[in-house]
Amino acid sequence: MKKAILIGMSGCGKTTLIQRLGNDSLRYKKTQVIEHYLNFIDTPGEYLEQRKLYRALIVTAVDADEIGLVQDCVARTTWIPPSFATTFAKPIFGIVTKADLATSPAQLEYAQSVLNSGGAQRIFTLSAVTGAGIAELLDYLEEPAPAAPPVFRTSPLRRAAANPSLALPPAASARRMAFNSPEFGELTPEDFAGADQAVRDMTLPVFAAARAKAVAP
Ligand SMILES: Nc1nc2c(ncn2[C@@H]2O[C@H](COP(=O)(O)OP(=O)(O)OP(=O)(O)O)[C@@H](O)[C@H]2O)c(=O)[nH]1
Ligand SMILES: [Mg+2]
Repeated sequence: MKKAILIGMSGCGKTTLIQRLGNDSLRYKKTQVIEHYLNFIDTPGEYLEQRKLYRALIVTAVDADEIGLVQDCVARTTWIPPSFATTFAKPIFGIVTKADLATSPAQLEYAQSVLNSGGAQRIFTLSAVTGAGIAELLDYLEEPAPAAPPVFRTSPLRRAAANPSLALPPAASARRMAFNSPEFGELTPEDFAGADQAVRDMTLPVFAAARAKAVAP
């Protein structure tokens, strides 16, 4: 099952939804801090409402497979800015809550449009109180987690970190430490014997630039 972090304004129904999805009894509990559950991360609405707290959402979202943006269909406003999804390097889905309270289709449409403009790729409309729409969201969450975006899969630094044999070989590391000493010569391909080609391609220009700066009059 995917792990989702739920983000939405205060009172939009994040905690109640987590209780419903976990077959827990529904009881009001103001979320005061970021709370971790097995398959969910619950966040206080204030973290969306105060931009200076975005950074906490960004850091915490690293632990989730997907971001769930939540909008209450009876709220007359939103705190979800257009293109909010671009803040996160993760897939984003949307949830319209409190469908049982909607008195006109326009309320549901407004909430859906807010989530669309925020960048949600799929939108679920549901009620945690009646249970309507919950099964569809559960089916979606039970699909396997998507692979990391290509930028993370292919990054040489990421591969080097995951595999010590791809790290810089000792010869290159030692030379790097001494790059601003008079004995330092250019790094040569031999320094990288055994290193991953991508690590070499990335490292050589960086060292060359650092050396040029270090030896500049
Ligand atoms: N009728 C109805 N009420 C709901 C629904 N979901 C949540 N509520 C009510 O909305 C109120 C706020 O719900 P919460 O789940 O605490 O909202 P939250 O998003 O966790 O809010 P914060 O913790 O402040 O960020 C509670 O009184 C819930 O009972 C729903 O689907 N239908
Ligand atoms: Mg809450």
